[in-house]
Amino acid sequence: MFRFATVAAATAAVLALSVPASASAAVTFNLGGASTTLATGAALTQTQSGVTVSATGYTFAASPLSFQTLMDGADAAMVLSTLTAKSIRREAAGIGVCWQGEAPNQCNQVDADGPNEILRIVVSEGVSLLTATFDRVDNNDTLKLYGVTMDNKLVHLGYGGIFDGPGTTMGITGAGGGAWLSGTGEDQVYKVTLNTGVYKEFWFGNNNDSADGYRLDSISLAPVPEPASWALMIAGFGLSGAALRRRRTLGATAA
Ligand SMILES: [Ca+2]
Ligand SMILES: [Ca+2]
Ligand SMILES: [Ca+2]
Ligand SMILES: [Ca+2]
Repeated sequence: MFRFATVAAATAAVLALSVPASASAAVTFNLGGASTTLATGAALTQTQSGVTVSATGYTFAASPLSFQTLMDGADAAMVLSTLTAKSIRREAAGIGVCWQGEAPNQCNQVDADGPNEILRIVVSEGVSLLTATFDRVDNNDTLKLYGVTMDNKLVHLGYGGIFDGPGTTMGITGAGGGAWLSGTGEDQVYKVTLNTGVYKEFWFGNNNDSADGYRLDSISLAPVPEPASWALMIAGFGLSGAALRRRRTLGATAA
């Protein structure tokens, strides 16, 4: 009895050590703030609950469709090397990509009028993107989303989805629809449920060739236990199982 209690306590201790506190808690980042245009290539960084996100802006010359066809499944660093670094523009209602000479009303948005823009969000660990909230949206705007896997592959998550209320999938696997939160006309706030797989970067783009863009207002992320933690947990189960087996064998010999 004493031995069993000791093994159980040891197992509980291993479990407590190996499951990060953040495993089930969503972490929300509000990206808007005091108006500013960052220097070219500079990152807008925020840390919450031990998770850091960094936003940077880029453009590319190809059409959104060519970009998707050429780049889906490619090495993310290779794709990144083909992009041109631009600026992040932050306003109270969110962030967009800005380049020199871009019209002020597009400088604060992720759009595809002129060079196509990418808003790249780098996360300090692997996460699921649970929800994203967008500002300056109406129902003919489009979202294009890529993820970067833990082994550095750029994966296309959705193409051509429009912001259009409950039931809209945004063309993204796992997306659970969205909702209009506030605003009127072309200046509405829209929240979409994404529940993506686990990625360490998310690249937000636009599928339109017109001025229809959006600001990224906030994102909610769910960190996942790291492989090392799972390995420790499994090792803990294995050790306590082996200890129980050894005791059962000893008990049988004694009888
Ligand atoms: Ca822009
Ligand atoms: Ca533009
Ligand atoms: Ca818009
Ligand atoms: Ca529009």
